[in-house]
Amino acid sequence: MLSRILITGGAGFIGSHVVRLFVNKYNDAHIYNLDKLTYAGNLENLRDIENKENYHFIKGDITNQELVNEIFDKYKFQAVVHLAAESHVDRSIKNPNDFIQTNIIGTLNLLNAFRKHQTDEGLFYHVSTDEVYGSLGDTGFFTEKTPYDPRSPYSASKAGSDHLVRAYGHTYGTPYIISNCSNNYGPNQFPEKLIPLVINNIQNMKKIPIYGKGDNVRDWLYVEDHANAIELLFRKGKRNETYNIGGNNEWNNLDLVKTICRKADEKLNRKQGTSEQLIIFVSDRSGHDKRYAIDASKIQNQLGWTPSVQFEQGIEKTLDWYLQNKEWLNRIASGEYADYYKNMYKNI
Ligand code: NAD
Ligand code: TDX
Repeated sequence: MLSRILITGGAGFIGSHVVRLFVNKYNDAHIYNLDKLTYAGNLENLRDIENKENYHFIKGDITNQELVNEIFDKYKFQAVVHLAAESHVDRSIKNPNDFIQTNIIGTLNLLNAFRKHQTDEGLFYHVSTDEVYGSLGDTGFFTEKTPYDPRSPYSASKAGSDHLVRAYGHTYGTPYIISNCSNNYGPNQFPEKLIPLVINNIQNMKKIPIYGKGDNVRDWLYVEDHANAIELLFRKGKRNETYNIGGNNEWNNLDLVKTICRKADEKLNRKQGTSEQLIIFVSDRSGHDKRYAIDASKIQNQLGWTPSVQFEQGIEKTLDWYLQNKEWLNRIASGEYADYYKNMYKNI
């Protein structure tokens, strides 16, 4: 049994859901959360489990090889679930360097440290994205065999880290699993990403920026379904294989935003149409990928995983969470993020 498990990026959006699941499920294991606490990391996300005996937090930067080596030497992790990353495409367009440092060099540092103590039963689990496969036209799906074609600095950095993980598996026998997932949504997502940004702006009656015509398509998956898929693969996935994870739930951005507006008006007792009037069309994202869609039949056929939360239900839960946790949003939106936001949307 794997009893010393390192999770990186556990204070972030998806990481916090993964840490909670592992801490609650693996009572006999020690779960270590290594996080630098960048603008995107927030320990408030883990308040409910922070006092559990099997949970340990380590503040640290994965780009620091010395620190990473030190904690691996000290705790001799048998398994790593690696989520720490710079994760926002728009930020990667403005400043790619941090993405290369954290996503590529950070992953390399973890692989090097893991390799020193690795055993055949151990596991280096890399959490990755469907964006490594590039962009689809109106039809088709990404499978595990789709050739890599990353098109933003973010996706290029994630593709680079995926390649490194596979290369370590091939060259040094590092036991690994990679999963490539579609767009996540749900509680605790930083309001720079589309869905929480829309909800935040609706609450504050601020303009909702839609890039281009709003006809780009994304496949949305509720974050707890992603966390459950990761935990299942961690237990039962085949070593040195890749799995796609997706929601089978495609939306174009404009339809998605309008749906959220309608539901929010209901919940906020506003006249229908009030929130939709906040929508404005702004210049398109540079190199904006047209469509992502995932073929998740491998994980479904081999391990029986399918999303358990339907979109209708997931978006309701998400809206309710943000409406009930206004202080969480306000605290986040008043910090460093506020300045970033100002620069980002000068054209509004
Ligand atoms: P996030 O931005 O919400 O969280 C990232 C976390 O990593 C934060 O807690 C941050 O403090 C930490 N971190 C960043 N740089 C670090 C460093 N140098 N050292 C240590 N910690 C550092 O990201 P997220 O949306 O939760 O994504 C988590 C992972 O899942 C990423 O690897 C991302 O590429 C992948 N992913 C995300 C999505 C999505 O829709 N959000 C979809 C597929 C895959
Ligand atoms: O204000 C906005 N207006 C808008 O039209 C924002 C923030 C986004 N968009 C569009 C761009 C995308 O087509 O909405 C779509 C979703 O945008 P993001 O939430 O920024 O997500 P995306 O770029 O698709 O990337 C996400 O999914 C894959 C995550 O941020 C990545 O970390 C993950 O790997």
